Amino acid sequence: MINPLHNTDTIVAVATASGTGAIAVIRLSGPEAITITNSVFKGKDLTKQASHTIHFGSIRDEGKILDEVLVSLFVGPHSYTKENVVEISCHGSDFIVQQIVKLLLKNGARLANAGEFTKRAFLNGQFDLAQAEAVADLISSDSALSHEVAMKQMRGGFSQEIKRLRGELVHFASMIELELDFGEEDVEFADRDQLRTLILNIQGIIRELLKSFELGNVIKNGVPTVIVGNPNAGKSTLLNKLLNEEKAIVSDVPGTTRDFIEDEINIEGITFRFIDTAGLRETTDKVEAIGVERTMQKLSQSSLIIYLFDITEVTADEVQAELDRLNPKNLPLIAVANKIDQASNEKLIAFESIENLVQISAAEGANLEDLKQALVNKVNLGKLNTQQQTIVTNLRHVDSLNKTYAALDDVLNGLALSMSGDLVAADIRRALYSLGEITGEITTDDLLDNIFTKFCIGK
Ligand SMILES: Nc1nc2c(ncn2[C@@H]2O[C@H](COP(=O)(O)OP(=O)(O)OP(=O)(O)O)[C@@H](O)[C@H]2O)c(=O)[nH]1
Ligand SMILES: [Mg+2]
Repeated sequence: MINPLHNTDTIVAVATASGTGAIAVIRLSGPEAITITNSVFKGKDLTKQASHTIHFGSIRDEGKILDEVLVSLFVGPHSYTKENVVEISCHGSDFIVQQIVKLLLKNGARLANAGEFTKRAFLNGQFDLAQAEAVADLISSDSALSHEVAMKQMRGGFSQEIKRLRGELVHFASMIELELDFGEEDVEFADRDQLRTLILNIQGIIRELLKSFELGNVIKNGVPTVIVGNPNAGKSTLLNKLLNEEKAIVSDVPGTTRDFIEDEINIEGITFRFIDTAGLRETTDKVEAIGVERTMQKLSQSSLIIYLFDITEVTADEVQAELDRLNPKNLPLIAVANKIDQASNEKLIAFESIENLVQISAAEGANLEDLKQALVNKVNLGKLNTQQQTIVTNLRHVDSLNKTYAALDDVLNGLALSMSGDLVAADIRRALYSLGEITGEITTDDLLDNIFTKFCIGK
Protein backbone atom coordinates (compact mmCIF):
# COMPACT_ATOMS: atom_id res chain seq x y z
CA MET A 1 0.00 0.00 0.00
CA ILE A 2 1.23 3.42 -0.91
CA ASN A 3 1.76 5.80 1.94
CA PRO A 4 -0.86 8.46 1.26
CA LEU A 5 1.23 11.57 1.49
CA HIS A 6 4.39 10.34 -0.18
CA ASN A 7 5.85 9.98 -3.61
CA THR A 8 2.91 10.97 -5.71
CA ASP A 9 2.47 13.73 -8.20
CA THR A 10 -0.19 16.29 -7.70
CA ILE A 11 -2.85 15.72 -10.32
CA VAL A 12 -5.49 18.03 -11.70
CA ALA A 13 -8.62 17.51 -13.79
CA VAL A 14 -11.98 19.03 -14.45
CA ALA A 15 -14.50 17.11 -12.38
CA THR A 16 -17.64 18.42 -14.04
CA ALA A 17 -18.89 17.68 -17.55
CA SER A 18 -17.65 19.96 -20.29
CA GLY A 19 -20.00 22.50 -21.80
CA THR A 20 -21.37 25.67 -20.34
CA GLY A 21 -22.85 25.25 -16.87
CA ALA A 22 -23.41 27.66 -14.03
CA ILE A 23 -20.28 26.44 -12.32
CA ALA A 24 -17.50 23.98 -13.03
CA VAL A 25 -15.31 22.17 -10.54
CA ILE A 26 -11.58 21.63 -10.98
CA ARG A 27 -10.09 19.07 -8.67
CA LEU A 28 -6.51 18.61 -7.50
CA SER A 29 -5.08 15.79 -5.45
CA GLY A 30 -1.60 15.18 -4.15
CA PRO A 31 0.95 16.51 -1.67
CA GLU A 32 1.20 19.89 -3.38
CA ALA A 33 -2.51 20.38 -4.09
CA ILE A 34 -2.88 23.16 -1.55
CA THR A 35 0.42 24.93 -2.17
CA ILE A 36 -0.04 24.91 -5.95
CA THR A 37 -3.54 26.35 -5.62
CA ASN A 38 -2.26 28.88 -3.12
CA SER A 39 0.35 30.12 -5.57
CA VAL A 40 -2.33 31.28 -8.03
CA PHE A 41 -5.00 32.26 -5.49
CA LYS A 42 -5.51 35.72 -4.10
CA GLY A 43 -7.39 35.68 -0.81
CA LYS A 44 -6.48 34.00 2.44
CA ASP A 45 -3.28 32.00 2.71
CA LEU A 46 -4.68 28.55 1.92
CA THR A 47 -1.75 26.74 3.49
CA LYS A 48 -2.79 28.09 6.87
CA GLN A 49 -6.48 27.11 6.70
CA ALA A 50 -8.18 24.16 8.36
CA SER A 51 -9.43 21.11 6.49
CA HIS A 52 -13.01 21.12 5.25
CA THR A 53 -13.23 24.86 4.85
CA ILE A 54 -14.27 26.97 1.85
CA HIS A 55 -12.61 30.22 0.80
CA PHE A 56 -13.61 32.95 -1.60
CA GLY A 57 -10.96 34.68 -3.69
CA SER A 58 -9.64 35.07 -7.20
CA ILE A 59 -7.39 33.05 -9.47
CA ARG A 60 -4.70 35.19 -11.03
CA ASP A 61 -2.21 34.63 -13.78
CA GLU A 62 0.62 37.11 -13.25
CA GLY A 63 -1.72 39.70 -11.82
CA LYS A 64 -4.48 39.17 -14.39
CA ILE A 65 -7.74 37.90 -12.86
CA LEU A 66 -9.02 34.74 -14.55
CA ASP A 67 -12.04 34.24 -12.34
CA GLU A 68 -13.54 34.66 -8.90
CA VAL A 69 -13.80 31.28 -7.29
CA LEU A 70 -14.59 29.25 -4.20
CA VAL A 71 -11.86 26.91 -3.02
CA SER A 72 -12.71 23.88 -0.86
CA LEU A 73 -9.89 22.36 1.14
CA PHE A 74 -9.58 18.76 2.24
CA VAL A 75 -6.39 18.04 4.09
CA GLY A 76 -5.22 14.42 3.78
CA PRO A 77 -6.04 11.85 4.95
CA HIS A 78 -9.51 13.29 5.38
CA SER A 79 -10.37 13.41 1.70
CA TYR A 80 -11.63 11.23 -1.16
CA THR A 81 -8.13 10.17 -2.20
CA LYS A 82 -6.72 10.44 1.34
CA GLU A 83 -4.23 12.93 -0.12
CA ASN A 84 -4.55 16.71 0.05
CA VAL A 85 -7.48 17.59 -2.18
CA VAL A 86 -8.59 20.98 -3.43
CA GLU A 87 -11.76 21.67 -5.35
CA ILE A 88 -11.97 24.95 -7.18
CA SER A 89 -15.49 25.99 -8.08
CA CYS A 90 -15.29 28.52 -10.89
CA HIS A 91 -17.73 29.91 -13.44
CA GLY A 92 -18.70 27.20 -15.89
CA SER A 93 -17.14 28.48 -19.07
CA ASP A 94 -14.92 26.02 -20.89
CA PHE A 95 -12.55 28.89 -21.60
CA ILE A 96 -12.17 29.85 -17.93
CA VAL A 97 -11.80 26.20 -16.93
CA GLN A 98 -9.08 25.60 -19.50
CA GLN A 99 -7.19 28.75 -18.45
CA ILE A 100 -7.23 27.75 -14.78
CA VAL A 101 -6.17 24.18 -15.52
CA LYS A 102 -3.31 25.44 -17.69
CA LEU A 103 -2.21 27.76 -14.93
CA LEU A 104 -2.22 24.92 -12.39
CA LEU A 105 -0.19 22.76 -14.79
CA LYS A 106 2.30 25.56 -15.17
CA ASN A 107 2.61 25.69 -11.39
CA GLY A 108 3.52 22.06 -10.92
CA ALA A 109 0.40 19.93 -11.20
CA ARG A 110 0.05 17.29 -13.90
CA LEU A 111 -3.06 16.26 -15.79
CA ALA A 112 -4.80 13.29 -14.19
CA ASN A 113 -5.27 10.07 -16.09
CA ALA A 114 -8.67 8.48 -16.48
CA GLY A 115 -9.94 7.26 -13.12
CA GLU A 116 -6.79 8.37 -11.32
CA PHE A 117 -8.55 10.06 -8.41
CA THR A 118 -10.54 6.92 -7.70
CA LYS A 119 -7.48 4.73 -8.26
CA ARG A 120 -5.58 6.72 -5.65
CA ALA A 121 -8.53 6.44 -3.29
CA PHE A 122 -8.38 2.67 -3.75
CA LEU A 123 -4.59 2.42 -3.39
CA ASN A 124 -4.71 4.53 -0.26
CA GLY A 125 -7.31 2.27 1.29
CA GLN A 126 -10.34 4.51 1.06
CA PHE A 127 -12.36 1.58 -0.24
CA ASP A 128 -11.86 -1.75 -1.96
CA LEU A 129 -11.91 -2.51 -5.66
CA ALA A 130 -15.56 -3.54 -5.91
CA GLN A 131 -16.49 -0.29 -4.22
CA ALA A 132 -14.30 1.71 -6.57
CA GLU A 133 -16.00 0.06 -9.53
CA ALA A 134 -19.36 0.95 -8.01
CA VAL A 135 -18.37 4.63 -8.16
CA ALA A 136 -18.32 4.35 -11.96
CA ASP A 137 -21.62 2.48 -11.94
CA LEU A 138 -23.17 5.09 -9.70
CA ILE A 139 -22.13 7.91 -11.99
CA SER A 140 -23.60 6.14 -15.00
CA SER A 141 -26.74 4.88 -13.26
CA ASP A 142 -29.84 5.96 -15.12
CA SER A 143 -32.67 4.18 -13.37
CA ALA A 144 -33.92 3.75 -9.84
CA LEU A 145 -32.73 0.14 -9.72
CA SER A 146 -29.28 0.65 -11.21
CA HIS A 147 -28.80 3.51 -8.79
CA GLU A 148 -29.86 1.39 -5.84
CA VAL A 149 -27.61 -1.53 -6.72
CA ALA A 150 -24.58 0.68 -7.40
CA MET A 151 -25.14 2.59 -4.18
CA LYS A 152 -25.30 -0.61 -2.21
CA GLN A 153 -22.10 -1.91 -3.80
CA MET A 154 -20.33 1.37 -3.19
CA ARG A 155 -21.29 1.26 0.44
CA GLY A 156 -19.67 -2.14 0.70
CA GLY A 157 -22.58 -4.58 0.71
CA PHE A 158 -21.10 -6.90 -1.87
CA SER A 159 -17.57 -6.57 -0.53
CA GLN A 160 -18.64 -7.63 2.93
CA GLU A 161 -20.20 -10.77 1.58
CA ILE A 162 -17.02 -11.66 -0.31
CA LYS A 163 -14.80 -10.86 2.66
CA ARG A 164 -16.87 -13.04 4.94
CA LEU A 165 -16.49 -16.01 2.59
CA ARG A 166 -12.79 -15.34 2.31
CA GLY A 167 -12.34 -15.08 6.04
CA GLU A 168 -13.81 -18.52 6.62
CA LEU A 169 -11.61 -20.09 3.98
CA VAL A 170 -8.47 -18.40 5.24
CA HIS A 171 -9.03 -20.05 8.58
CA PHE A 172 -9.00 -23.53 7.05
CA ALA A 173 -6.11 -22.83 4.72
CA SER A 174 -3.96 -21.80 7.67
CA MET A 175 -5.01 -24.82 9.73
CA ILE A 176 -4.05 -27.17 6.92
CA GLU A 177 -0.78 -25.35 6.39
CA LEU A 178 -0.08 -25.67 10.08
CA GLU A 179 -0.42 -29.44 9.73
CA LEU A 180 2.27 -29.35 7.08
CA ASP A 181 4.65 -27.82 9.58
CA PHE A 182 4.38 -30.96 11.61
CA GLY A 183 5.73 -32.96 8.69
CA GLU A 184 5.63 -36.67 9.29
CA GLU A 185 3.51 -36.51 12.40
CA ASP A 186 -0.06 -37.49 11.73
CA VAL A 187 -1.91 -34.44 13.00
CA GLU A 188 -5.13 -32.96 11.65
CA PHE A 189 -5.99 -29.47 12.85
CA ALA A 190 -8.49 -28.82 10.12
CA ASP A 191 -11.60 -30.90 10.50
CA ARG A 192 -12.19 -32.31 7.00
CA ASP A 193 -15.94 -32.71 7.47
CA GLN A 194 -16.29 -29.14 8.60
CA LEU A 195 -14.22 -27.98 5.67
CA ARG A 196 -16.40 -29.92 3.24
CA THR A 197 -19.56 -28.42 4.75
CA LEU A 198 -18.09 -24.94 4.57
CA ILE A 199 -17.11 -25.34 0.93
CA LEU A 200 -20.53 -26.64 -0.08
CA ASN A 201 -21.96 -23.69 1.76
CA ILE A 202 -19.76 -21.20 -0.02
CA GLN A 203 -20.49 -22.79 -3.36
CA GLY A 204 -24.19 -22.39 -2.67
CA ILE A 205 -23.69 -18.69 -2.00
CA ILE A 206 -21.57 -18.30 -5.13
CA ARG A 207 -24.30 -19.98 -7.18
CA GLU A 208 -26.81 -17.45 -5.84
CA LEU A 209 -24.48 -14.59 -6.65
CA LEU A 210 -23.90 -15.89 -10.17
CA LYS A 211 -27.63 -16.28 -10.65
CA SER A 212 -28.13 -12.69 -9.54
CA PHE A 213 -25.99 -11.52 -12.45
CA GLU A 214 -28.78 -12.31 -14.90
CA LEU A 215 -30.73 -9.69 -13.10
CA GLY A 216 -27.79 -7.44 -12.36
CA ASN A 217 -26.96 -7.26 -16.02
CA VAL A 218 -30.53 -6.31 -16.84
CA ILE A 219 -30.48 -3.62 -14.19
CA LYS A 220 -27.21 -2.17 -15.37
CA ASN A 221 -27.48 -2.48 -19.12
CA GLY A 222 -31.20 -2.60 -19.78
CA VAL A 223 -33.27 -5.32 -21.38
CA PRO A 224 -32.68 -5.65 -25.12
CA THR A 225 -36.21 -5.95 -26.48
CA VAL A 226 -36.63 -6.57 -30.18
CA ILE A 227 -39.85 -5.66 -32.02
CA VAL A 228 -40.46 -8.06 -34.90
CA GLY A 229 -43.32 -8.83 -37.25
CA ASN A 230 -44.50 -8.65 -40.84
CA PRO A 231 -43.97 -5.52 -42.90
CA ASN A 232 -46.57 -2.86 -42.15
CA ALA A 233 -47.58 -4.43 -38.85
CA GLY A 234 -46.87 -1.07 -37.19
CA LYS A 235 -43.53 -1.84 -35.51
CA SER A 236 -42.04 1.58 -36.18
CA THR A 237 -45.28 3.25 -35.12
CA LEU A 238 -45.06 1.36 -31.84
CA LEU A 239 -41.41 2.27 -31.29
CA ASN A 240 -42.20 5.93 -31.83
CA LYS A 241 -45.15 5.79 -29.43
CA LEU A 242 -43.07 4.09 -26.73
CA LEU A 243 -40.26 6.59 -27.10
CA ASN A 244 -42.63 9.49 -27.50
CA GLU A 245 -40.57 10.65 -30.42
CA GLU A 246 -40.67 10.32 -34.22
CA LYS A 247 -37.54 8.23 -34.25
CA ALA A 248 -38.37 5.76 -37.03
CA ILE A 249 -39.93 6.42 -40.42
CA VAL A 250 -43.52 5.22 -40.63
CA SER A 251 -45.26 4.66 -43.94
CA ASP A 252 -47.89 2.45 -45.50
CA VAL A 253 -45.28 1.05 -47.86
CA PRO A 254 -44.33 -2.43 -46.66
CA GLY A 255 -40.60 -2.71 -46.15
CA THR A 256 -40.07 0.83 -44.88
CA THR A 257 -37.63 -0.05 -42.12
CA ARG A 258 -34.48 -1.69 -43.38
CA ASP A 259 -31.82 -1.11 -40.79
CA PHE A 260 -32.61 -1.61 -37.15
CA ILE A 261 -33.30 1.41 -34.97
CA GLU A 262 -32.91 1.39 -31.23
CA ASP A 263 -33.41 3.54 -28.18
CA GLU A 264 -34.04 3.18 -24.48
CA ILE A 265 -36.87 4.03 -22.17
CA ASN A 266 -37.40 3.46 -18.53
CA ILE A 267 -40.54 1.70 -17.34
CA GLU A 268 -41.06 1.38 -13.60
CA GLY A 269 -37.34 1.66 -12.92
CA ILE A 270 -36.31 -0.88 -15.55
CA THR A 271 -34.46 0.24 -18.66
CA PHE A 272 -35.73 -1.35 -21.87
CA ARG A 273 -33.66 -1.03 -25.02
CA PHE A 274 -36.19 -1.31 -27.85
CA ILE A 275 -34.99 -2.39 -31.26
CA ASP A 276 -37.24 -1.78 -34.26
CA THR A 277 -36.44 -4.07 -37.16
CA ALA A 278 -37.15 -4.68 -40.82
CA GLY A 279 -40.45 -6.51 -41.38
CA LEU A 280 -40.06 -10.22 -41.94
CA ARG A 281 -40.85 -11.43 -45.44
CA GLU A 282 -39.31 -13.10 -48.45
CA THR A 283 -38.01 -10.31 -50.60
CA THR A 284 -36.11 -9.86 -53.84
CA ASP A 285 -34.93 -6.39 -52.82
CA LYS A 286 -31.27 -6.74 -51.95
CA VAL A 287 -31.17 -4.07 -49.25
CA GLU A 288 -34.37 -5.23 -47.62
CA ALA A 289 -33.07 -8.80 -47.62
CA ILE A 290 -30.03 -7.68 -45.63
CA GLY A 291 -32.41 -5.92 -43.23
CA VAL A 292 -34.40 -9.12 -42.74
CA GLU A 293 -31.20 -11.00 -42.06
CA ARG A 294 -30.28 -8.44 -39.42
CA THR A 295 -33.70 -8.83 -37.85
CA MET A 296 -33.06 -12.52 -37.38
CA GLN A 297 -29.69 -11.71 -35.87
CA LYS A 298 -31.17 -9.18 -33.44
CA LEU A 299 -33.86 -11.67 -32.58
CA SER A 300 -31.34 -14.20 -31.37
CA GLN A 301 -29.39 -11.59 -29.36
CA SER A 302 -32.30 -10.05 -27.53
CA SER A 303 -33.64 -10.94 -24.09
CA LEU A 304 -37.25 -10.21 -24.86
CA ILE A 305 -39.26 -10.35 -28.06
CA ILE A 306 -42.31 -8.31 -28.96
CA TYR A 307 -44.03 -10.07 -31.82
CA LEU A 308 -46.32 -7.49 -33.40
CA PHE A 309 -48.95 -8.31 -36.01
CA ASP A 310 -51.72 -6.48 -37.83
CA ILE A 311 -54.87 -8.08 -36.47
CA THR A 312 -56.86 -7.21 -39.59
CA GLU A 313 -54.45 -9.10 -41.83
CA VAL A 314 -54.01 -12.51 -40.27
CA THR A 315 -55.81 -15.35 -38.50
CA ALA A 316 -55.08 -16.61 -35.01
CA ASP A 317 -53.77 -19.88 -36.42
CA GLU A 318 -51.31 -18.09 -38.65
CA VAL A 319 -50.03 -16.05 -35.73
CA GLN A 320 -49.63 -19.15 -33.57
CA ALA A 321 -47.67 -20.90 -36.33
CA GLU A 322 -45.40 -17.87 -36.76
CA LEU A 323 -44.77 -17.66 -33.02
CA ASP A 324 -43.64 -21.28 -32.93
CA ARG A 325 -41.40 -20.75 -35.92
CA LEU A 326 -39.78 -17.51 -34.71
CA ASN A 327 -38.93 -18.54 -31.22
CA PRO A 328 -37.40 -22.00 -31.18
CA LYS A 329 -35.16 -20.99 -28.27
CA ASN A 330 -38.21 -20.09 -26.24
CA LEU A 331 -37.07 -16.61 -25.29
CA PRO A 332 -39.52 -14.54 -23.29
CA LEU A 333 -42.00 -13.29 -25.88
CA ILE A 334 -45.02 -11.03 -25.83
CA ALA A 335 -47.50 -11.40 -28.69
CA VAL A 336 -49.12 -8.07 -29.53
CA ALA A 337 -52.08 -7.54 -31.84
CA ASN A 338 -51.99 -4.11 -33.44
CA LYS A 339 -54.56 -1.95 -35.23
CA ILE A 340 -57.46 -2.98 -33.01
CA ASP A 341 -59.02 0.36 -33.97
CA GLN A 342 -59.80 -1.29 -37.30
CA ALA A 343 -60.79 -4.73 -36.06
CA SER A 344 -64.32 -6.03 -35.65
CA ASN A 345 -65.47 -7.56 -32.38
CA GLU A 346 -65.60 -11.02 -33.95
CA LYS A 347 -62.00 -10.61 -34.99
CA LEU A 348 -60.93 -9.68 -31.48
CA ILE A 349 -62.77 -12.66 -30.03
CA ALA A 350 -61.18 -15.01 -32.56
CA PHE A 351 -57.78 -14.16 -31.09
CA GLU A 352 -58.66 -15.08 -27.53
CA SER A 353 -57.07 -18.48 -28.11
CA ILE A 354 -53.60 -16.93 -28.05
CA GLU A 355 -52.23 -16.92 -24.55
CA ASN A 356 -51.41 -13.59 -22.90
CA LEU A 357 -52.09 -11.65 -26.06
CA VAL A 358 -51.89 -7.88 -25.66
CA GLN A 359 -54.17 -5.92 -27.99
CA ILE A 360 -53.20 -2.38 -28.90
CA SER A 361 -53.54 0.38 -31.40
CA ALA A 362 -50.08 1.80 -31.84
CA ALA A 363 -51.37 4.65 -33.98
CA GLU A 364 -53.89 5.76 -31.39
CA GLY A 365 -51.81 4.77 -28.39
CA ALA A 366 -54.58 2.53 -27.05
CA ASN A 367 -53.68 -0.05 -24.37
CA LEU A 368 -49.99 0.89 -24.36
CA GLU A 369 -50.13 0.73 -20.57
CA ASP A 370 -51.12 -2.95 -20.83
CA LEU A 371 -48.11 -3.56 -23.02
CA LYS A 372 -45.78 -1.78 -20.60
CA GLN A 373 -47.17 -3.82 -17.73
CA ALA A 374 -46.63 -7.02 -19.71
CA LEU A 375 -43.02 -5.98 -20.37
CA VAL A 376 -42.34 -5.32 -16.71
CA ASN A 377 -43.97 -8.61 -15.71
CA LYS A 378 -41.85 -10.53 -18.19
CA VAL A 379 -38.63 -9.20 -16.75
CA ASN A 380 -40.02 -10.29 -13.44
CA LEU A 381 -38.12 -8.09 -11.09
CA GLY A 382 -41.14 -8.48 -8.84
CA LYS A 383 -39.36 -11.20 -6.93
CA LEU A 384 -36.37 -9.04 -6.45
CA ASN A 385 -35.55 -7.57 -3.12
CA THR A 386 -32.68 -5.24 -3.81
CA GLN A 387 -32.56 -4.27 -0.17
CA GLN A 388 -31.61 -7.72 1.04
CA GLN A 389 -30.21 -9.55 -1.89
CA THR A 390 -26.70 -8.96 -3.13
CA ILE A 391 -26.73 -8.49 -6.87
CA VAL A 392 -23.70 -8.97 -9.07
CA THR A 393 -23.61 -6.50 -11.95
CA ASN A 394 -20.03 -6.76 -13.09
CA LEU A 395 -18.68 -9.25 -15.60
CA ARG A 396 -15.26 -9.17 -13.97
CA HIS A 397 -16.80 -10.31 -10.71
CA VAL A 398 -18.65 -13.10 -12.48
CA ASP A 399 -15.39 -14.31 -13.92
CA SER A 400 -13.70 -14.35 -10.50
CA LEU A 401 -16.66 -16.09 -8.91
CA ASN A 402 -16.57 -18.79 -11.58
CA LYS A 403 -12.86 -19.34 -10.99
CA THR A 404 -13.43 -19.53 -7.25
CA TYR A 405 -16.18 -22.07 -7.75
CA ALA A 406 -13.96 -24.27 -9.91
CA ALA A 407 -11.12 -24.12 -7.38
CA LEU A 408 -13.53 -25.12 -4.62
CA ASP A 409 -14.62 -28.09 -6.74
CA ASP A 410 -10.98 -29.13 -6.79
CA VAL A 411 -10.80 -28.83 -3.02
CA LEU A 412 -13.83 -31.09 -2.70
CA ASN A 413 -12.30 -33.62 -5.07
CA GLY A 414 -9.07 -33.51 -3.12
CA LEU A 415 -10.94 -34.17 0.11
CA ALA A 416 -12.90 -37.03 -1.47
CA LEU A 417 -9.66 -38.65 -2.58
CA SER A 418 -7.99 -37.94 0.78
CA MET A 419 -5.26 -36.05 -0.99
CA SER A 420 -2.39 -34.70 1.01
CA GLY A 421 -2.75 -31.46 2.91
CA ASP A 422 -0.42 -29.42 0.74
CA LEU A 423 -2.46 -30.14 -2.39
CA VAL A 424 -5.73 -29.29 -0.68
CA ALA A 425 -4.20 -26.13 0.74
CA ALA A 426 -3.02 -25.08 -2.72
CA ASP A 427 -6.54 -25.39 -4.11
CA ILE A 428 -7.94 -23.39 -1.22
CA ARG A 429 -5.31 -20.71 -1.88
CA ARG A 430 -6.41 -20.62 -5.51
CA ALA A 431 -10.01 -20.07 -4.45
CA LEU A 432 -8.85 -17.33 -2.09
CA TYR A 433 -6.89 -15.68 -4.86
CA SER A 434 -9.90 -15.49 -7.17
CA LEU A 435 -12.15 -14.18 -4.43
CA GLY A 436 -9.52 -11.62 -3.50
CA GLU A 437 -9.48 -10.30 -7.05
CA ILE A 438 -13.02 -9.05 -6.61
CA THR A 439 -12.32 -6.77 -3.70
CA GLY A 440 -8.73 -6.05 -4.66
CA GLU A 441 -6.86 -7.90 -1.91
CA ILE A 442 -5.16 -9.43 -4.92
CA THR A 443 -4.33 -7.03 -7.74
CA THR A 444 -2.00 -6.69 -10.64
CA ASP A 445 -1.14 -3.51 -12.54
CA ASP A 446 -2.93 -4.86 -15.60
CA LEU A 447 -6.08 -5.47 -13.63
CA LEU A 448 -6.03 -1.97 -12.14
CA ASP A 449 -5.32 -0.33 -15.49
CA ASN A 450 -8.12 -2.27 -17.03
CA ILE A 451 -10.58 -1.09 -14.44
CA PHE A 452 -9.60 2.52 -14.02
CA THR A 453 -9.02 3.47 -17.63
CA LYS A 454 -12.71 2.81 -18.17
CA PHE A 455 -13.42 5.74 -15.89
CA CYS A 456 -13.38 9.18 -17.43
CA ILE A 457 -10.85 11.81 -16.53
CA GLY A 458 -11.73 13.67 -13.36
CA LYS A 459 -13.23 10.66 -11.56
N1 LIG B 1 -55.22 2.01 -38.22
C1 LIG B 1 -54.03 1.82 -37.72
N2 LIG B 1 -52.93 1.98 -38.51
C2 LIG B 1 -51.71 1.80 -37.99
C3 LIG B 1 -51.54 1.44 -36.62
N3 LIG B 1 -50.22 1.32 -36.40
C4 LIG B 1 -49.59 1.58 -37.56
N4 LIG B 1 -50.47 1.88 -38.52
C5 LIG B 1 -50.20 2.21 -39.92
O1 LIG B 1 -49.61 1.07 -40.55
C6 LIG B 1 -48.66 1.48 -41.54
C7 LIG B 1 -47.34 0.79 -41.31
O2 LIG B 1 -46.77 1.29 -40.09
P1 LIG B 1 -45.22 1.13 -39.74
O3 LIG B 1 -45.09 1.54 -38.33
O4 LIG B 1 -44.41 1.83 -40.75
O5 LIG B 1 -45.08 -0.43 -39.90
P2 LIG B 1 -43.75 -1.32 -39.76
O6 LIG B 1 -44.16 -2.57 -39.08
O7 LIG B 1 -42.67 -0.54 -39.13
O8 LIG B 1 -43.43 -1.64 -41.28
P3 LIG B 1 -42.03 -2.00 -41.97
O9 LIG B 1 -41.01 -1.04 -41.50
O10 LIG B 1 -42.33 -1.86 -43.41
O11 LIG B 1 -41.73 -3.41 -41.61
C8 LIG B 1 -48.58 2.99 -41.44
O12 LIG B 1 -49.41 3.54 -42.45
C9 LIG B 1 -49.16 3.29 -40.07
O13 LIG B 1 -49.76 4.57 -39.99
C10 LIG B 1 -52.72 1.29 -35.80
O14 LIG B 1 -52.66 0.99 -34.62
N5 LIG B 1 -53.91 1.50 -36.42
MG1 LIG C 1 -40.87 0.01 -39.78
